[in-house]
Amino acid sequence: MMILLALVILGVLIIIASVLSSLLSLYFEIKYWRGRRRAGELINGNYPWVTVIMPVRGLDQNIKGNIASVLDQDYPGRRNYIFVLDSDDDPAYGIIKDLIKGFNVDASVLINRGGRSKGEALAFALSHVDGEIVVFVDSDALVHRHWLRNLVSSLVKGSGAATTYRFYVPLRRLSLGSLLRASFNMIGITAMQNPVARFTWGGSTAIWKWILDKWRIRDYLPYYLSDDYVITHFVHREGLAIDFVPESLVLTLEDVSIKEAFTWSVRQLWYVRVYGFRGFLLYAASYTLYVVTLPIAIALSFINAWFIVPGLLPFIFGVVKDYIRISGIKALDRFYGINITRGYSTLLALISILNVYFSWLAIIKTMFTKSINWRGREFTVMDAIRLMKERPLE
Ligand SMILES: Nc1nc2c(ncn2[C@@H]2O[C@H](COP(=O)(O)OP(=O)(O)O)[C@@H](O)[C@H]2O)c(=O)[nH]1
Ligand SMILES: [Mg+2]
Repeated sequence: MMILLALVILGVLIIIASVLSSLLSLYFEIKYWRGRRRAGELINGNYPWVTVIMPVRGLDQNIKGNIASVLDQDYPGRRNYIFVLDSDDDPAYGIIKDLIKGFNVDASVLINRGGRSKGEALAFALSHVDGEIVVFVDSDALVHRHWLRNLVSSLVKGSGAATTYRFYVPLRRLSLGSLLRASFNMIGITAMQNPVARFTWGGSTAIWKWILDKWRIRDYLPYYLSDDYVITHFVHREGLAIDFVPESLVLTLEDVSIKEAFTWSVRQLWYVRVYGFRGFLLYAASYTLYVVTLPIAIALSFINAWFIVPGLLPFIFGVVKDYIRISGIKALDRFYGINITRGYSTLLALISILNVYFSWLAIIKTMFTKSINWRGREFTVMDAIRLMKERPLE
């Protein structure tokens, strides 16, 4: 009897914790979109010289559209582009060469022959930079015409780095896999909204060249599978702020199966596990809380049917939170309003319920994952740790 009572109390406490934490997330979401100041343009219009670096390996589903969007920028200052591949046999090589011809821009395609990772490619490109500001961008990012201008404006106004994040949108057909990945991915936006958790997302970040030089960031990049981790570390060391610029969110137009979405999610979590273990534990704990809430509420509903209500609340709050977030994004620019349809917004918000279980399974799988496959390259935990130990961050 005593044991049963203790279990009921524990169950009630877990449900309360889950309801409160989801309510708090909803509150922060509303507060974020209400309190945000729009990233404005520069007053005096003095835009520095920017070098945009895109590492490329293989063919992204929307590669032509993505690269064209990055080249087609409305940027008032001087800019040049560096594409960096590991081989001129890469199928993307010819595509990039062709695309460049169509735009009147200063762009070069470098080959980091024998390169073994994105980090090595970035380090190689950094030795060819002339601009005052460097902007990194991934080949799966579709951007709008003011993407570059927004990021640079943030730096000129005083931040050390300006970052943004990605939002997944289906390319040809909507599928459960694409929805789950898009929902999973939104946890990154939560991190960006919070200055403590914020990081320089490698898929689209602007940073002062002098910071890269001063801390010799180029020498560290080849030793880490996460450029985000290295650059975030040194911007903090410099004591400068990392600004989050939602107005420059990038869209990734891709279709994936559930299996691909799961493998992708595990790889993302794997980096967190390897390079930010405390964050990984926090993440695991909070998802475990949400995952056990409903089963506990169902068990307690045998005592009193009303228990099911607080058991469902966290999921309802989660759906509302995501809907508010997506609406906030849609309102940022016509680009988002057009590409993110109302039907997709609703489905994506609803899928957050399934995503609780999907994310949790991915977390569990990540705990036991020794190696990942990233664009056809195999990396093991041992490799990652050995490399990191060769060049620890100062
Ligand atoms: N040159 C080069 N680029 C790479 C390599 N691996 C990934 N990339 C590029 O790095 C960027 C990020 O890769 P992606 O697979 O999208 O990583 P994700 O953001 O974790 O999904 C993309 O622009 C890729 O084309 C590599 O080994 N060499
Ligand atoms: Mg990517």
